[in-house]
Amino acid sequence: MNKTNFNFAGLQKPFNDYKRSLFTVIPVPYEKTTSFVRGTKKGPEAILRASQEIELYDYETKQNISEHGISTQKSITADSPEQIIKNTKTITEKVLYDNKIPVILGGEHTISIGPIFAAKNKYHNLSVLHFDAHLDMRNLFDNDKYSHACVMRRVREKVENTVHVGIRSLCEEEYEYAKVNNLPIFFEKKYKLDEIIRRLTRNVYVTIDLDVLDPSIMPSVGNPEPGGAGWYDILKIMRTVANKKNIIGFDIVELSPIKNIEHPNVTAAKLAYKIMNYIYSAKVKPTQQ
Ligand SMILES: [Mn+2]
Repeated sequence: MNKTNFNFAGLQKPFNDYKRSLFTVIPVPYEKTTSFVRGTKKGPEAILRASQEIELYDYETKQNISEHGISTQKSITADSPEQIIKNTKTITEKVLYDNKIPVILGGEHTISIGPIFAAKNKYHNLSVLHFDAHLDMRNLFDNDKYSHACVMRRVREKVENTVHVGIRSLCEEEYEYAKVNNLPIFFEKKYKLDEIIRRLTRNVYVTIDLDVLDPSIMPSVGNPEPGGAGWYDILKIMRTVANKKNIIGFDIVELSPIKNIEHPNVTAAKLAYKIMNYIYSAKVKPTQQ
């Protein structure tokens, strides 16, 4: 139950050894609050399964980072939001202090809170880059302050610098909160790369709710919204942020797999691998950019 059947990209020892890996994948199959579509608890397993199919050589960065090690951890589970926040915070703290980059796979968006709090404890000048169709800035939703609809509000209680990309759905309360706090929000596809970079601090944690992507390419999400970012939009932003900032960890959340529709699972897996490639290129071999 606690062990997923797959390692990321099917890597075996020595390539999935925690000690020698820069990246460590943490599956968090947590789902509690009500989304329109259920099933995010099956997200991590679907991403790991699909990751067996991706090409390990990345033609864009001209490298095969799997040879440098990507480890996969046991799944983190819990029965309450408080507990999942605590458990994911504990594991992320350990990973960060071991100087590794956590790659967290959800699960519903609530699972981002613990890792972000852990990151903030280590990096005081942390900023959070948030990709999402929804602002997730309600104070309460269904009387639950840890609902997926409140994630970024909880994050902002600890992290002052947040940047929001791809937003195309928010309520009036969120709109008012955003206005009062002068939040940098890039609606729909109207992002400005220079402006995103300018609003981020040096150390960046990235949280990607897959519903930021157009549902025509990413139908498998808990709360689908029409419109949205394309595959190359996200890659372009992530490539640039990896080059200009220090990405210290990231998560990919809200995949709610649809039976017999594999392409969204592969998209999520490849997105994780692409981001690892960008980070590796920027950090480890900057001269080859
Ligand atoms: Mn969302």
